[in-house]
Amino acid sequence: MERAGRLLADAKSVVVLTGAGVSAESGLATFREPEQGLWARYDPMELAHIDAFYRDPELVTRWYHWRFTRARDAQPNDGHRALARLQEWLTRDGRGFRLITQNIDGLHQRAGSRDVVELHGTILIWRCTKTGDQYPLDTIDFSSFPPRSSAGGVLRPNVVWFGEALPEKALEAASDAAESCDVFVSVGTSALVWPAAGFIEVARRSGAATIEVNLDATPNSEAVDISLRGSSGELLPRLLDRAQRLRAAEDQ
Ligand code: BJW
Repeated sequence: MERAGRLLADAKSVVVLTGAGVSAESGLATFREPEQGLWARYDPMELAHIDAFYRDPELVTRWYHWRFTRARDAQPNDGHRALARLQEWLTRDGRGFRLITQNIDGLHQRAGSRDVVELHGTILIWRCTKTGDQYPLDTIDFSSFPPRSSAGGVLRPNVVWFGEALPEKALEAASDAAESCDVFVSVGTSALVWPAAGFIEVARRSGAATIEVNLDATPNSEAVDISLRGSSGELLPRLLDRAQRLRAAEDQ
């Protein structure tokens, strides 16, 4: 923790990549935890595939509508809030910061994070498969599934499924940030899904120090400079606190 705090205290530009683990303490299930009730019968990884949507649009849109209600009713946790404070602190100091998330739940933004790169899209917007037009959730009639747009097309969540390309702008912003930061922090991701899993290596090869904050070991745990094992809701506020104290001591 001391070494990680020191890295953040001295960093000129920080990139944080988050995954489902950062929202776990808000009550949102990660991809590897079994879901409760009805969804215990389905594999989330199967449902998050473009082929699943074409095979059974009713099932997939029902599942994503349920995921949306879970996200809407959840609150940001201490981990989300610490990242928003980290951004505020670094940018106030004139230092660089970029938050890249694989999450679609919007909790980082609700905690106060700005300019978040949403690699896998957002569940808060759906789009028409016929016209490509985007629809905010409050304009959609979910009384039957799959929901339809005013143009009569099936609506799907504006997220990135397996087998689909990531949004070009988000991918470019994430690659640029990973290449130019001097500290890269990976939080609450199993680092199994690409291309997100590769950014930490991009940063490392570009000379950045790397930190992982995760409950369990991941394929990156051995390669990172510092691996902090534990929950992000507990570790991120401590890490920020340590970095700020070290910086304040240096400034005196
Ligand atoms: C905690 C915690 C706490 C818990 N505190 N920690 C290269 C090699 C091999 C395969 C590929 C490759 N490149 C592409 C692929 C194929 C594929 C892929 O990656 N497959 C792998 C599974 C092998 N990738 C794709 O298909 C991607 N598309 C692509 O590359 O397109 C190319 C293309 C170009 C041109 C035309 C067409 C295609 C798309 C990937 C999209 C992923 N989508 C999903 C669903 C999004 C919508 C939704 O949310 O439902 O994204 S799948 C799912 O996985 C979701 C997540 O964002 C993503 C990552 O999961 P994440 O966040 O890491 O969660 P978990 O559950 O895996 O891990 C949680 C971690 O937290 C665990 O480690 C816990 O221990 C920890 N934890 N509590 C701290 N409190």
